[in-house]
Amino acid sequence: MLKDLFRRKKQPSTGTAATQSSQEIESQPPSPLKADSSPADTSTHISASSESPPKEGWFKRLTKSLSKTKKNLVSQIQELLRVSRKIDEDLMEEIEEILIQADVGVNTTMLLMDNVRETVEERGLQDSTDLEPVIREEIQKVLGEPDRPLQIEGTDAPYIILVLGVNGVGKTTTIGKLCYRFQSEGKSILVAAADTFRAAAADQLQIWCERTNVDLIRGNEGADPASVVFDAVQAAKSRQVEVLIIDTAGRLHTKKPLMDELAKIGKVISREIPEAPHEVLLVIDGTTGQNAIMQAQIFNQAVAVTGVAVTKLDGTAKGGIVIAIRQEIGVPVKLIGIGEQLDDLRDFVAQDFVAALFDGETDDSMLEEI
Ligand SMILES: Nc1nc2c(ncn2[C@@H]2O[C@H](COP(=O)(O)OP(=O)(O)OP(=O)(O)O)[C@@H](O)[C@H]2O)c(=O)[nH]1
Ligand SMILES: [Mg+2]
Repeated sequence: MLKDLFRRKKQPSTGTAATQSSQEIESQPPSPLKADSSPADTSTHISASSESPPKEGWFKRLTKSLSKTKKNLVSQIQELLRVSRKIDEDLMEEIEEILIQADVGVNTTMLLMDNVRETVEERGLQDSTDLEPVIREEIQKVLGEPDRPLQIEGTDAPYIILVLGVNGVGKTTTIGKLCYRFQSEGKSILVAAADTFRAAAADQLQIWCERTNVDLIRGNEGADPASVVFDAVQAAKSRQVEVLIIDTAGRLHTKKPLMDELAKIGKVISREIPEAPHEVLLVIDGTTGQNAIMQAQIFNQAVAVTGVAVTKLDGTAKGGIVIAIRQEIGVPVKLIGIGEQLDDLRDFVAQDFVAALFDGETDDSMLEEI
C-alpha cells in the first residue's frame, strides 16, 4: 500500500543516483544540470552554471549581490562618519536610525550600539572618523560563526535535512542547489516532496531532481505529508543514501493545523532516526526584511530550527536582516542564496559578508543591473 505512494522518476540506464559511486557522479558531464527549455521549466527560472558565461569570483559576485544593501546600510554610515565630528549621543542615534531602517531590527541595533558605545569609551575615541572599524567589528561579533555548519560527515547515514519556509521564499530552489552541491561532493542523495498540498510543488521539485539526477520520493496530491516522509526515511535507510532532503509545503505560518502537520513530520523523522532531522533549515526570503523574524519564531515553535538559509540577497536593500537573525531567532545563518543559478548558494561566512559590505565597491552600473 505504502509502495503506491512511491513514484520514482525513471532511472537512467547507468543506475540510480542513490547507488552511483562518487567517481561516477563526479565524472558525469554537466549536461544533466543544463536548464532545458521545456515549458514546464519556466516556474524555476534556472540557468545552469554550465550554460553561463565565465564566472566572476565568488567574492565579487557576493559584493555585487549586496550592492543595494551596502548602499542602504554601510554607505550611509560611511557617509555620516566621513566628515570629522565629535562622537556624541546625537551621532549614535543617527547611526541607530540607519541600522533600523536597513532592517537590522530594533533589538539587534540596540545591542550592537551598546557594544559600540562601550568600545568607544574603552578606547577613548573622540572623532567620528575613528568609528567605522568599531561598527564593523561589532557587526562581525553579532553575526558570529555557524555553530554547526552544514557538514554531513561523521553522522550515521542518512543525514536528514528538513526544509521549511513560507510560500515562495525559495525552498525548492535551495534544495536544487543543495543537490548540486552534495552531488559535486560525491554524496548520494534522495529528495522527498512532502508538499502534497499541490501537485505542481512536487513537479517543480522533480524538475530539479532530474537536472541533478537525484531520486525523488513523492506522494499523490492530498496524501498525508508525514506518510510521504515516513516512506522517504525508509527508502533512504534501505538504499543507504548519505543525504535525504525533505521539501515541505509553503505553509501559511499563521494556520495552526499546518504547523501541527509540520510538527508531525518532525516526530515521524525522529521516531525512525532519533538524532534526526540533523538539520532543520528555515528558508527566509531576504527581500522581506523584518517580517522574516516573525515567521521564524512561529516555525520554531513547530520544529526546532537549527539553521537559516537567506535567499534572494541579490537585488534587495533589506540584507540587514542577516545581521538580525542570529540575535533575534537564536539560530545562525548557515547558507545564503545570491541568485537563481545552481551554484548561487554558499555557506554563510560572516567575515566575507562583512567584508563585502564594507570593502566592496559599489558603482551605479552595478545597482542598475540588479
Ligand atoms: N534572485 C533570486 N531568486 C531566487 C533565489 N532563490 C529562489 N529564487 C526564486 O524565487 C522564486 C520562488 O522559489 P521557489 O524555490 O519555488 O520557492 P518555494 O519556497 O519552494 O515556493 P513554494 O513551493 O511555492 O512555497 C523562484 O522564482 C526562484 O527562482 C535567489 O537566491 N535569488
Ligand atoms: Mg516549493
